[in-house]
Amino acid sequence: MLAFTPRDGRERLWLSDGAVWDGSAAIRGGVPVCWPWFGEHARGGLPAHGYVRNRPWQLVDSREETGFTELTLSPEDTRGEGFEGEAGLTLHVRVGKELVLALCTENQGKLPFVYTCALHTYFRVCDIGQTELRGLSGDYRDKALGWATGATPAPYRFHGETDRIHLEPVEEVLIDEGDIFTTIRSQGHDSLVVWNPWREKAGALGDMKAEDHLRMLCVETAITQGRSLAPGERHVLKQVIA
Ligand code: TA6
Repeated sequence: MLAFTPRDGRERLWLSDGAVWDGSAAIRGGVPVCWPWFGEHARGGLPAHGYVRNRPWQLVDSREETGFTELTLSPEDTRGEGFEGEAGLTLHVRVGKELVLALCTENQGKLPFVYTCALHTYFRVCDIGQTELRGLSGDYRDKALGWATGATPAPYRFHGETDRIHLEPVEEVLIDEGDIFTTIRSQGHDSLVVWNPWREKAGALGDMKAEDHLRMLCVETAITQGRSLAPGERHVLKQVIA
């Protein structure tokens, strides 16, 4: 998913002008799907955020209803180095007044498996310096500070690199830009991840310019603590953007 502009004409998602389109890297922006692991793999030497965000996805089904269109997509293959499970993976995308993303993982094998994942959404903001995040609470683990634990700030504003896993899985978060609000509702998650690389790290990324940090904010609906699925069991991770 690369863009979502509902009837009010305001694009909700951020997409980098420097995004790489040849499949050699994940597209920088939109909603990358991190699966079957979030972040670094414990083993090392494997791609960050899993492998399905770099793979082609096929359209499995589509339907038009009054008020929305729904697409069902699946990656060509869910198997890969670093994950032993036999899994089915589908992304249901409902585009209407809201954007509904539902990532469904199903254990199609005979053994249980554990996975982590995220809908790594890049939201477009007018000015990160004038942006406030509302609705988060509890503690977070700070990747930028060696995974130190911190308490969710209030007000939640942005003054530098922010790379946090919030462990309180609240259902609704609001990006408040003063006169513009974006609502993010989540289900099936154990964490919400908040990321802005800030100027220096954005400039070093290659597919992002330094000043791009002013216009984006990732708020990710995620399973970071590991979820076990028994044979035949399925789990849905959902993010609704309005
Ligand atoms: O979700 C936050 C994060 O894991 C950050 O630590 C940062 O590295 C970001 O995702 C982007 O990762 P990427 O692999 O797309 O460069």
